[in-house]
Amino acid sequence: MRWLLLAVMMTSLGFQSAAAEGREVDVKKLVDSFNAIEEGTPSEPYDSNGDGKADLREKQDEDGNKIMEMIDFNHDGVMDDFYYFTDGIITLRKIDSNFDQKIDVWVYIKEGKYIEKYERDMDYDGNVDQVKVFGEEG
Ligand SMILES: [Ca+2]
Ligand SMILES: [Ca+2]
Ligand SMILES: [Ca+2]
Repeated sequence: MRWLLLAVMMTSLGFQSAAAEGREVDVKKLVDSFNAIEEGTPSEPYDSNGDGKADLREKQDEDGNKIMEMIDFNHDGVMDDFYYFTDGIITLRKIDSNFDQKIDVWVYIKEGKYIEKYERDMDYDGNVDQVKVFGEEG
């Protein structure tokens, strides 16, 4: 009984510190992966409406897997819709909905199709004002 209690205590302590460290590592990892995506080699830009401005770009990792797709939705020459992929599955979409070159919508996507959470910067000051988390159903 004593051993069990000790084991449980150690385990829960271990979990606590692991969780605390895990959060820091995860944030760093996230930032690193975003940096890697930003620095990734862009493939040939694609000009869908033939106005000489690329409106679709893809970035791939060294294995040729798509990690990011960018779209210039309003054809002003500036990308405003960003799709991030993990293992070929979309996980995050970032949108500059008012075309001021600052992201104001973040959509977190689960299993490539379910919206898990979205965040919105309603007044376009760079700070998130609205967070909506969706339930697990269905
Ligand atoms: Ca644009
Ligand atoms: Ca914006
Ligand atoms: Ca805001």
